[in-house]
Amino acid sequence: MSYAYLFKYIIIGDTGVGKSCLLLQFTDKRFQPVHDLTIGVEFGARMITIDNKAIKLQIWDTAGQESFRSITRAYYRGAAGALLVYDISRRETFNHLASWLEDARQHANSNMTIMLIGNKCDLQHRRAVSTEEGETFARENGLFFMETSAKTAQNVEEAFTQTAKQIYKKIEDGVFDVSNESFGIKVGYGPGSVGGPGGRGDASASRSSCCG
Ligand SMILES: Nc1nc2c(ncn2[C@@H]2O[C@H](COP(=O)(O)OP(=O)(O)OP(=O)(O)O)[C@@H](O)[C@H]2O)c(=O)[nH]1
Ligand SMILES: [Mg+2]
Repeated sequence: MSYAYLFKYIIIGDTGVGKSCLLLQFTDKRFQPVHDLTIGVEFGARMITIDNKAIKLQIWDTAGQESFRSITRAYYRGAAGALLVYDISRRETFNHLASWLEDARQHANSNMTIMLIGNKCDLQHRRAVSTEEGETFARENGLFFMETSAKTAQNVEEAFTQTAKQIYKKIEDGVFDVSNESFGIKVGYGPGSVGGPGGRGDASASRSSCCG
């Protein structure tokens, strides 16, 4: 399927916060109740529409476990957007946000759009981090913010599309040199694209796995 733009995303945050579940809910509209520990990096893709244009999101879901940290750092580089995820029912995953941000600032391009996500908002009875705390952290660090549930699908669609809208806005404002793919943005070809005729063969949704 042709697209106007391709945006590369990375999903980061502590192990068990629900990164893979957010991706699965977004690409397959399913919830995985068992923790399937990500080894290295997994990959997913989906098309969305912004401003009547087809945008392909190519999403790298990283492993949160400390031992994979050096592998996942390699994926920051070419990302236009990041979902930085914590678990609202586990305080320590919120406390570690500063260290994730430090990694992002060090290894990503400075124009990367970061969406802070307080996931598992269906677990209200076990909430350990208030919505206000999430909002404050986001404001102080120049991030966008949303609470989601990969289980009920609440705000999952919005988290991915709002991030894309911000990236799209930056393109319109001339922030990116879109011919330079190191910003994590690629101009498409074919009908519906901004890059002229040709067309690319792409499945509208796909997932696969890779390590390293
Ligand atoms: N109640 C609830 N559970 C969730 C939600 N999202 C994920 N989980 C559960 O949390 C556990 C971990 O989810 P994963 O998506 O595998 O976590 P991860 O962040 O990918 O973990 P790593 O791959 O180790 O970094 C699983 O048992 C999920 O079922 C949510 O929104 N609500
Ligand atoms: Mg995972």
